[in-house]
Amino acid sequence: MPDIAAVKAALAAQRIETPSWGYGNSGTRFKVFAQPGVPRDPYEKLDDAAEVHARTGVAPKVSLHIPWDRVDDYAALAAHAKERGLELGAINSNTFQDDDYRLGSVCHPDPKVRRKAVDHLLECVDIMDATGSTDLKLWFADGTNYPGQDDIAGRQERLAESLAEVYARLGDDQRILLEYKLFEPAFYTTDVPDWGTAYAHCLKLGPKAQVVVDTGHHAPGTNIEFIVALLLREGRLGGFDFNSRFYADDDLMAGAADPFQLFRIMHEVIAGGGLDAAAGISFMLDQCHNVEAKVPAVIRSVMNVQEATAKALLVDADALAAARRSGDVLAANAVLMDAYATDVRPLLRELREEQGLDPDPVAATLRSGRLERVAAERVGGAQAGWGA
Ligand code: LRH
Ligand code: MN
Ligand code: MN
Repeated sequence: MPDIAAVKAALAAQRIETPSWGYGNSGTRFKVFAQPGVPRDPYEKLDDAAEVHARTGVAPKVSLHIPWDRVDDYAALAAHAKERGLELGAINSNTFQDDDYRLGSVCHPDPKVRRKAVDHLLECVDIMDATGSTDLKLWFADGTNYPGQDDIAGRQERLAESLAEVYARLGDDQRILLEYKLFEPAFYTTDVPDWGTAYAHCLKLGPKAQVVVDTGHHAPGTNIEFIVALLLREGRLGGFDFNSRFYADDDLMAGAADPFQLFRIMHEVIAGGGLDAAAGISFMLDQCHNVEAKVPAVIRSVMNVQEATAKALLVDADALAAARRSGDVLAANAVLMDAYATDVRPLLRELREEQGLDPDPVAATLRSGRLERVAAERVGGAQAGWGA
């Protein structure tokens, strides 16, 4: 049986990175429902992230999205983060909101548009230099809507050239995390639609390029834990954008739609040694909270990842190996299901108490009156990003 002290130590050491855009106003293309007290600038987004970290103890990193989080002085932003016990995490590029990108960015047929897109990616590396961030997270909205619209292989060539230029600019301890997404906004071809395409580009680029798995970016029924196991084995799993989806890219709270899937993913991560800090896997959230209160929702999401991780850590690896060796399919499955069926909330409450935290982080932030206080202080919140 797993040693509970070791399970707790692993849970205390896990780091979950939260996205700056999860703290701001967001919505669908139909409506953005503004909430009182949302951050007015990247500094205030960090203040909200600090509350999440203070309540959970495991969320000290914050991903930025450029230009949504553009500031004059990134070193000052990093210093603000540090003062609040945080550090700046992945820098996410954005080559999907300019009119110039109607037909794509790094895959665009016009070299002038590709130049602009690559320059933006290079600017993101400059920002990483200033913030101390090690991860450049690239997601491209590039693709086509109609058969014949553009040359599929030609677009791959343009993508490879653009990526190579950015890769060459990386510092020794910096890396590219290449994200894939099945569809949307393009509806016929997407230039990086799946892990295989991302993996092929990463292989060509070199060891500082890894794949990021956004859980919301797959076709329904895709076995995501298989992808995770394979990438991890190949040393090309850079991290996760955790969120939940019911239909397409819904960006709901991690663990809300399918906690069993999150458990299965974390089981493969742990089995492959991916929870050790040395593996360098980033456990990031990529979510928007359109109708629910944002800081409590981010806290809940962090807790959901912790619960899935705790259950995966409770898998009796010896019993599982023995059942597998003897070909006992039912027993092997039972080992996994026993761990999944365990209520880990008491364990996590105990761990938080040992760390001097409130055992119920959501209740604690609600009780603290912080939501009301910032609502009074902050008038005129910024849009999280979609359009900002
Ligand atoms: C694209 C995506 C990507 C973006 C983020 C805002 O759907 O998952 O990670 O940077 O959403
Ligand atoms: Mn994502
Ligand atoms: Mn997404």
